[in-house]
Amino acid sequence: MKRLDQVLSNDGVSAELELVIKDTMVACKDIAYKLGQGELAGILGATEDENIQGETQKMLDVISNDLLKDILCANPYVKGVGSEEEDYTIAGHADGKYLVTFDPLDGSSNIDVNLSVGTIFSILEAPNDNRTGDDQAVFLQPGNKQVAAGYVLYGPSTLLVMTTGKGVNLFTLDTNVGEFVLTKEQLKVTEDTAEFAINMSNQRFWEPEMQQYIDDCLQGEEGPLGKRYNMRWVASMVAEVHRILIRGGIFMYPYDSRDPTKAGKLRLMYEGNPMSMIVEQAGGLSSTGRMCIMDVEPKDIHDRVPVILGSKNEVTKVVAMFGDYIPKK
Ligand code: AFP
Repeated sequence: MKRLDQVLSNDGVSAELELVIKDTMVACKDIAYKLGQGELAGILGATEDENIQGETQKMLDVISNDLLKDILCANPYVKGVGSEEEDYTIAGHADGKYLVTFDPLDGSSNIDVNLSVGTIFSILEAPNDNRTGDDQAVFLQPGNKQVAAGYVLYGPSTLLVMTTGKGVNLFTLDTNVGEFVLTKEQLKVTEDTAEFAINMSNQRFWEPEMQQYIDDCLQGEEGPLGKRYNMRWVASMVAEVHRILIRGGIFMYPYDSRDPTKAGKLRLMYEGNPMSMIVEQAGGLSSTGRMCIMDVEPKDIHDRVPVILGSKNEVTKVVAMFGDYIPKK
């Protein structure tokens, strides 16, 4: 079986980028170990702090963030990092070639109930100028400039799903040797699906287009979509996207009016962009409803975005509700 480094070399990934990815995985393996220890390590539960998004930080959010931040900032090829858990971007090496953004522990409200969580990462090329990684402007590039994106799913087994722009591969952490080994090549999202994932409790706050689509789904065979739908909601985007990569589906966290100043709940640079790159590299589609997520120009590292992604034909049906935009593929 091929190891991660062998797959990256076969894909023609530069030695520098390979080292950035491998260091990211060193941190993720440590996170996987700590999650596995659970209560025994005394690191479950919340801190007294909130992150810049106003969310209470779990102890493991902070630990995972520090692990990733410390290892990546020490990597000579990393110019800077941006994290969902940090107010500002952090400088690495002034002449580093890459920028890494990450959500260190996505779905962390699941930790205390021992359900799946994940780490999401996105890698961009750093602009070749005098600015350093603590200048957030260097990070403000649309998702279509990503050179790599991936997630690690900490579930019954620890999985890495990633892309460097040549399709999407799935690796499983072999805990005997501490290596990610290739277990599925070239994942493909099915074009059709009858399974949707959305937090239904927000229904009354959605825009009419989204209300309409879900109403249509709920009508099943008798409705305009003509099929019976199933629903899933894990409240961990990594787990939802993984399910979609394995058996198809559509995931939505749309704009809602609970806080009209926010474009959505999910973060563009830590969740929307990397997950869109993975899903699109696997033949799926992603959209805000009105444009391709990866075409959104970020104004701030912590920008939020409405997210609709998954099986191509189903995403196309949802964006058709919004009427004024035709997806690229
Ligand atoms: P947390 O990391 O704060 O648990 O949020 C997880 C998340 O960003 C994403 O992974 C889920 O899809 C979504 O939020 C869950 O949101 P709800 O709390 O509305 O279910």
